[in-house]
Amino acid sequence: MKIGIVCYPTYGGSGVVATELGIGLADRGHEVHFITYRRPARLTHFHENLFFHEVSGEDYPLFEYAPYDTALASKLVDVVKFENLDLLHVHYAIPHAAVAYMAKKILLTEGRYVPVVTTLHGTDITLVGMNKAFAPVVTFSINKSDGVTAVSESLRQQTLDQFKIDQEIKVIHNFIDFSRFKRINKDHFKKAIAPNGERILAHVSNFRKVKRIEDVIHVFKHVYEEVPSKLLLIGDGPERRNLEELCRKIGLCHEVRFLGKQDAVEELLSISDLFLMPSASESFGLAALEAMACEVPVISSNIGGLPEVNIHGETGFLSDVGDVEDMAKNAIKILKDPELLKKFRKNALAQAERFDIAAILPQYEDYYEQVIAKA
Ligand code: GMT
Repeated sequence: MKIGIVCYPTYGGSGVVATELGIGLADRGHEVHFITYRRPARLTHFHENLFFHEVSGEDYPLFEYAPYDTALASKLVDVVKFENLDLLHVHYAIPHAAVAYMAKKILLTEGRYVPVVTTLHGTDITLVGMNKAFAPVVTFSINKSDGVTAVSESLRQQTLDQFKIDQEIKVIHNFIDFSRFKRINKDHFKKAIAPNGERILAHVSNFRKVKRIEDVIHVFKHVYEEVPSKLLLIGDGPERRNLEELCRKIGLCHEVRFLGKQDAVEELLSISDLFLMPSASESFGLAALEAMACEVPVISSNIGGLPEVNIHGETGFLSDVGDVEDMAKNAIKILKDPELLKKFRKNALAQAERFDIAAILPQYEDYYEQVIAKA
């Protein structure tokens, strides 16, 4: 198939899933065209089946905000026509689903039909999408998509509960590429970070409020008081400054390392003993799955799609959002008991294997074929 993928090209989860999916499809012989404003962060190598079309709008003094949607729609029309695409797959509903609908309508005026699959990722429904500023367009463009997928059962249900949807939504879970995400020996990193054999706790995110990273720091404080340990904070975003201040205030600066955005996250996960994800909202929790693939148990909140990924008492523990005491108690329990840690590590890997890209990718291929056949 010839597939156009539209996504945010950043380190955000939806962009990562879209890029890994595109690379996986290209490996299986499909021709994949990424259409976005910058090369996706994880699109780092040449591949004979992968193409990138940069969307660049014209700036003009009248525009306070350059009209990206219009530039993207025009680019989609151009790429669908000239690359002869079979399907557009847009990741994150806002604004991609609405823009794809507009491109589809423009192409129809020339007698060309291109089916559109929209994948809902999370905040496009749970936070941003529900906002009155976007909700009518989100509802309309989901209903006008030829196919709709959600990355967890919880997100599917939330979408149906909160929007008036007359479409079927298929759940296709996020996935993991084990050729990259596996535990590797990085003992020299471990020695540098935890020279006295301290336990290493890790958190990876885009440092937004919804991730509740202050809870990560408070949980770590409790753990540190009982178990010699270090905390790795990987990623960057608007909350970083507040978090640095919090570390200073509670005197933990020497035990917490802010590592910023990292490309080789798997190397850092490989030296970690526990992953923390106390989010206020999480449709799936791809970062937790990546940790589990590297044999790291997870302490998380029990919100959204997290219970579909992290199994309570097996691969880690789940607590109510904000229940720092419970999260800390569970973290200490795992970290103090080497046998339990070993068991949880093994379970985490086994659970991650259920989300192997080799099993999930064919679900997208089948779905594309159904959507194309229906169009
Ligand atoms: O987590 C974020 O804020 C980024 C966001 C995105 O769309 O880029 O992530 C969402 O999509 C990921 C991939 O499907 C999911 O693993 C995340 O759980 C989801 N984030 C939220 O629901 C907050």
